[in-house]
Amino acid sequence: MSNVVSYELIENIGVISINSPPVNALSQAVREGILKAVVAAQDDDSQAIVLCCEGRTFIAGADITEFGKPPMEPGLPTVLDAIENSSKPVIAAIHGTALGGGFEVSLACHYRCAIASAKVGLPEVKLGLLPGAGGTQRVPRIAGVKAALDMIATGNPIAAAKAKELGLIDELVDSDDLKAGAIQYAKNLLASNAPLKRIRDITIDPATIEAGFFDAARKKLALRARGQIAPDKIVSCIEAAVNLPMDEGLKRERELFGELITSPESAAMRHIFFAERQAAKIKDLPRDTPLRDINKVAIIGGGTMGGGIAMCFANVGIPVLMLEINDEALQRGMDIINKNYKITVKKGKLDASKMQDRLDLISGTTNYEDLGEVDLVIEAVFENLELKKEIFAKLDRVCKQGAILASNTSYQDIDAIAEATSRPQDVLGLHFFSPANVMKLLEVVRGEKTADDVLATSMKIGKKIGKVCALSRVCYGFIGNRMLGGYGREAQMLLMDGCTPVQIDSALERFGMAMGPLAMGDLAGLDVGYKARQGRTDLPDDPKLYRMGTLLVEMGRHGQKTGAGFYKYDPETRKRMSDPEVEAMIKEEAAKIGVEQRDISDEEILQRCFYPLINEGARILEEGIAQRPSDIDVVYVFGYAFPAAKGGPMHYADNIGLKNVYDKICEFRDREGGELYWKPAPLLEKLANEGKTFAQWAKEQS
Ligand code: 3H9
Repeated sequence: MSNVVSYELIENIGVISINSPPVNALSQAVREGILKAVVAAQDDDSQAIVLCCEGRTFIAGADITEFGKPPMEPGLPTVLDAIENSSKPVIAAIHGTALGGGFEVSLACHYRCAIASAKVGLPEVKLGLLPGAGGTQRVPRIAGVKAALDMIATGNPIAAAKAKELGLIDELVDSDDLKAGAIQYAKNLLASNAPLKRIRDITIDPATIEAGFFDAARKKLALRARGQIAPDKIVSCIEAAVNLPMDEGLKRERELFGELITSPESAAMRHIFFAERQAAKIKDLPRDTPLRDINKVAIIGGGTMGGGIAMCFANVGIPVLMLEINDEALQRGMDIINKNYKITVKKGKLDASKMQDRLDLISGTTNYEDLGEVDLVIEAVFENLELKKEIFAKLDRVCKQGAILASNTSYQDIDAIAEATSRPQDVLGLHFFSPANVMKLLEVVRGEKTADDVLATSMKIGKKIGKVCALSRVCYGFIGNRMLGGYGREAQMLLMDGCTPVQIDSALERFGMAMGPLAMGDLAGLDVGYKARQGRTDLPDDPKLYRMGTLLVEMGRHGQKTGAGFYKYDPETRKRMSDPEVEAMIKEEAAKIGVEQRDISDEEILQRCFYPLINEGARILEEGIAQRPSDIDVVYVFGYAFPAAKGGPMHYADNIGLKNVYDKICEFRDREGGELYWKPAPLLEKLANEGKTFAQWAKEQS
């Protein structure tokens, strides 16, 4: 048939098999192969057709690499029409994940069977899209409008059993051999004269939909959409499934899909999809680098961070030994873990028996001698280099040869820590983000002497515990926190220049940040930055610099934990409220140091906060701290809640144009106190002059 789709007649059943690794995406060749097979099956001796896949999964969706390129025939709708209009029943046989266009192919089939471990879903929203091949029209017709909206707007896949409950799957096949099970199911359908079930023939009675349902859905999604435009259009499509005949609904869906596929939001989210997978690859490491076995992990420090890290491993079935200085501290750590799991159970995201299984995997000790058998140790004590060196020297003494010794430090020098051991090749940084059991990012920090297999194993284990890994070389703050410096600084400078905290945070939140920088400071605790600044000797003697952050801490306003910081907080609900006292104080302080306040636009707020990030990102690239600009984007999207719909700071900069960014930085340099804060990075200057993007530069480097 073709080299990616084959067709064979097994007794009276025509079997179409797709074999297009890695995930059987619907490339042009796959679409053409399916179409030809369905057409051929109409005229042979088959009485029913089974559509199945080889390899690890059923079709995982449209081929995303084809997006943005000229369309190639046959389009997916043509293939789906051929399936749906087949004169013989077509049965999809699902294993792995039937996602996006892949699930839509199965929905055009007359029946769907699946093995129990299979999942189905429409994740297009995560790419800034909506299902463009009938998903928004067919799912509500079977599963109902509410379930459809939930599935399509979240993009989260559901398990086969749940899909069966919703009617999206007709039969669960027990057999280990899905193909044989599906053929048997097809024969059973023939034997019972089962009709050619076409989902398009179902109509939804609009009277069954509560008045105001779609308006309420739009409002709710707008709140969590963070700069995304797809969710609103998804609601429109589902509304069309209720109010319009199938063909008109499909037409509406195609129109809106067409608008999204050319949108910068979708381009940014597709960029992040590939960036995430690219970040997992270390340029100078062969793919077949051997891995070390990680069967047992130890965590040094049972604080919030250590506890969260322990949960990450227990969640995937890896036993964890947590070490604390005394029984009391250990108990406190265990209690935090217990409490966190209980919250997850209460939210309905984990059942109680699983919680106990996970807790059973976490044990405690106060004795370093107990760490002799662990394969990986992650130190998560407070930020003090001498203490960390001491701990690593102890680990060197007690841990078996070949154990990986990692530090969760945010700032300290991994090479100095490695030198405290006799095995620096086994040492690296594994920098988790708080709360560690929730945040997706893991910065894997490569020391000067870190061995290849230590890195490869760490990337692998990171993926296993559900993290998105990005590699960083050693520098102060690594990729993420190093870049953050200028962002926080400018947010505070803007206060002095005439903004209110609300104005700054709202501008950044409208852009799509989960939380503005000042509200974030209040959440993390203003005393944290204050203490860090006390220890620094490199800060210029500028009365404007961090003035408000410093004064607020000295007034006892440390942020949310003291009920007040840049904002005041409702003691019950923790709702943030602007504080006229702080606003008046900002004005007074500006006057005291002779800063003339002015009106500042949202545009300037974004530029002042983000351009230092981008500029520092350029330096990080030049110095080889990050492997590629897209890795920096991954760090910011998964570690700092930068909106995926903007693609991360480097992609965002490419979209603005590096010349525009560079010119603005020069303007700020000339207006805002010279090169102290606004010195353009040489790489940014070079690319701006050459009219290039970071993405083009990265291509030239690879
Ligand atoms: C869509 O379907 C639109 C339709 O509604 C309408 C059309 C008209 N295309 O993630 P992994 C690559 S939109 C191309 O590491 P896993 C991936 O880049 C699509 N390539 O594996 C990677 O390449 P490399 C809706 C794809 O086992 C390799 O496969 N579908 C695609 O951890 C392995 O990927 C989705 O959004 C693709 N669709 O997870 C599903 N998918 O090795 C997207 C993957 O060179 N995919 N690749 O780095 C996934 O969620 C995961 O890949 C999956 C496997 C769960 C399937």
